[in-house]
Amino acid sequence: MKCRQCGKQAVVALRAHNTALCRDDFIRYLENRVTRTISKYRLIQPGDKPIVAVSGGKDSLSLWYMLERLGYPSDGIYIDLGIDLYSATSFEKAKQMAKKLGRKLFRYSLSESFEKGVEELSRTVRRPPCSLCGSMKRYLMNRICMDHGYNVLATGHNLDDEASALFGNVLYWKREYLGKKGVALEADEDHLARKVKPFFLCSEKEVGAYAVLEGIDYVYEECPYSVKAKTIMYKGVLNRMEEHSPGTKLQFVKGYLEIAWPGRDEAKASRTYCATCGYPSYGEACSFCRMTERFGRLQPLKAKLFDPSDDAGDGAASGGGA
Ligand code: Q46
Ligand code: ZN
Repeated sequence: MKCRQCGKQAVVALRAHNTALCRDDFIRYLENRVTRTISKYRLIQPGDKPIVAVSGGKDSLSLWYMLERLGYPSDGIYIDLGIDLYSATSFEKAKQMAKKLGRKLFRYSLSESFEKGVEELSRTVRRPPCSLCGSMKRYLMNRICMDHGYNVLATGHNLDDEASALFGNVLYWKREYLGKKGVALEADEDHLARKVKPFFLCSEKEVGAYAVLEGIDYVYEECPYSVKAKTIMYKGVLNRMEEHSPGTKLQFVKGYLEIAWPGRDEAKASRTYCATCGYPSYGEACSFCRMTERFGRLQPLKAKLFDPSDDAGDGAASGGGA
């Protein structure tokens, strides 16, 4: 198989794009696509201060690394879920990348803040671990952005993540989530960072190939709770469709952006603010404040800072009260 650009040996075949490419041309090809996504949807603009939500997996570490290469230098946020070896290894990988890029990494630990990891906390509030985790991560990441002066939060969600989430939302017609699945969610200067997904149109396979070809050292294991997620089942269904008709996922997601995505501003009209922390909520108190009250350990929200330029490493950086 020859590279369609230069005729050298191809290392990646992209059936959805009907092409095959060598290492260098593939990297250029994927980076160009991400650059176009960033510029078309104005994900990161001059003067922005972006930060990447880093989990230690291939998507978020590749995104952090690629943004640096494309001229969008960013710091990182890592939320430690307190899942034994998985969390410890993930944080190590995130720290390694922070060192490689020379960028700051904020770490917020559930166990250090509440003396319990995600599983025990989820039992306390009788919610499935992923539901609690998603809700806490959303709040914490946004809060750390705001507390430390970042206005753009970039996540490593890829085409497969988006297609499977969209599939589930359409299947059960969850209209309230449909508008929130776009490539960018608009900011509210004082309370919400702009949430952006530069890998929105890049498949899991493409991002995985990029990580391997660029020598990015990421955690291979998935979060142990991910096996229970319904999206895994949807990904399986979509992969079978993709196998049969390459390009199906891309068409599905692109069609959503063009036809059904209401744009960034839809949620603004109905937004209310939490009486405890002042951040957006759907009731008098936001779900983070309601949950932390039940954990019984209300305290100032603190993220530790790992700064590779500082020899001491783990200095503390604190935000406001929760
Ligand atoms: S990290 Fe959290 Fe995922 Fe693990 S507990 Fe579930 S939601 S699976 S992205
Ligand atoms: Zn609150």
